[in-house]
Amino acid sequence: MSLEKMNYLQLNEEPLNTETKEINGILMTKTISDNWDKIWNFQAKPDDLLIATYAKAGTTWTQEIVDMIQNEGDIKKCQRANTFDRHPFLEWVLPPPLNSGLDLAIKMPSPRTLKTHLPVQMLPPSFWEQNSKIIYVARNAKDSLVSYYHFSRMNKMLPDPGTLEEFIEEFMNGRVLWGSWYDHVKGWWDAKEKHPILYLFYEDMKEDPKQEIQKILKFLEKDLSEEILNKIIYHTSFDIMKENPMANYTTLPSSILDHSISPFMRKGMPGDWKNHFTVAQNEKFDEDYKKKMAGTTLTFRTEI
Ligand code: PPS
Repeated sequence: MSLEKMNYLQLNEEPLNTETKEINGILMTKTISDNWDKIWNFQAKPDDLLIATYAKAGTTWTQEIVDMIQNEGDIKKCQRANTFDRHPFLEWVLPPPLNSGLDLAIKMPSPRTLKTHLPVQMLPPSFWEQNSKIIYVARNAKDSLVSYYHFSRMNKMLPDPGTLEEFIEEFMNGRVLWGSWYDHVKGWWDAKEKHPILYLFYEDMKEDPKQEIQKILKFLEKDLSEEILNKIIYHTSFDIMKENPMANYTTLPSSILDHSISPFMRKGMPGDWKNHFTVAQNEKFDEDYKKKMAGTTLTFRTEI
């Protein structure tokens, strides 16, 4: 997609469709629901790599790390296209003339790296059948929520989040796109017992990027020099990615993503929820959290 073509979208200021429609009890955009048969029947391949996350968990960051690994630290190669064109977002449908993730994925030569936010039970079965590798990244609930709230304000394809108070309620009840955060992180956590899934945490990546990138290298059976590894750490840091137009989503027209409301690369910090939650909201959230996360071995850090 050329930038000229994208600008056409900017001129076309009709409001985008933000209708939602459930699939199997999970809230999705209407366009995803309408395309569901095709998405469900997507044919994965054994050499596909899937980056799976709940929304706002650090997907784009992980995509950039993976791309830099696959291109052995060659920055120019990693700037060949926007994140969403390098790694098709499987279930996402963009307004024409932009490509839908599914169409891009089908056209893309192997080996492909793909992105999804689907909960584990909704992943197209071919990924399990083909034993494709999956990297899952999880981020603590409160920072995910705050990031999701600001993203919903600036992304004109998502439903209006209302006030933060209202969004906290919707998030706790799983009444947000891609469903319950709690079920998502737990479902993928359990799936790693039966499938090649590298389960990473945003907070660990922030605290010790070298260690987490090394885990990805091992999982992908790659070996890179110390020099390239350091280059990857630098070029995938928040400050550098924020300035990288191929990774910061600024090439999309403001009629889709309005960075003047809230930038895509917003804060990139564990613990930012503390600047948003009131004491009362926090207490209520924690109480509910304990119930929803009872019985799992999965734990999160809400600050580092
Ligand atoms: S999406 O739209 O669901 O794919 O969003 P996703 O990429 O998963 O998450 C966006 C949040 O990740 C932050 N981010 C980063 N944090 C640290 N380091 C790097 N390099 C980085 N890149 C992206 C981004 O700022 C969003 O988080 P918030 O808290 O809103 O800043």
